[in-house]
Amino acid sequence: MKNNRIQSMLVAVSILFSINVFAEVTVSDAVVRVLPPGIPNTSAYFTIKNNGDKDVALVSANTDVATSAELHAHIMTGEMMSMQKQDQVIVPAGQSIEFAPGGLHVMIFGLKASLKEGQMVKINLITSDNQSISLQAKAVKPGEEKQQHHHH
Ligand SMILES: [Cu+2]
Repeated sequence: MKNNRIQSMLVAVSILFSINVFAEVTVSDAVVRVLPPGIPNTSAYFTIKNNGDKDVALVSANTDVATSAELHAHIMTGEMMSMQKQDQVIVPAGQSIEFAPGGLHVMIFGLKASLKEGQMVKINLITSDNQSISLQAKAVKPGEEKQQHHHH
């Protein structure tokens, strides 16, 4: 009787686990910029890979360290570079895309406290089917994102 109960508990736990883990998508080299104290906003960069056979659409982001977060892209309008909120960012099946300085980024608004170098910041990416992809971004100084991104 007791064994049965443990066994069914284990089954329940493993079902829960498989629902919660979004294994098709992996995030690597996640960093967030440390800006001088007093600047309320910052941005995060990473490489996101879709190992599955279906496109994944990211529709929003959030983090506990700030009031809000948005998916952004840098857009050239004539000579002017500006940022634009993205309603969705597609990670095509079997491919990876880079969130990198000058391109896609997660814009973080209203930091509750200044970030410290080396601090890990948890960011959640939300997909169109309401899955949450959690990543840990390391806080780095501007200009140090690149070294984090490329391993040659
Ligand atoms: Cu932005």
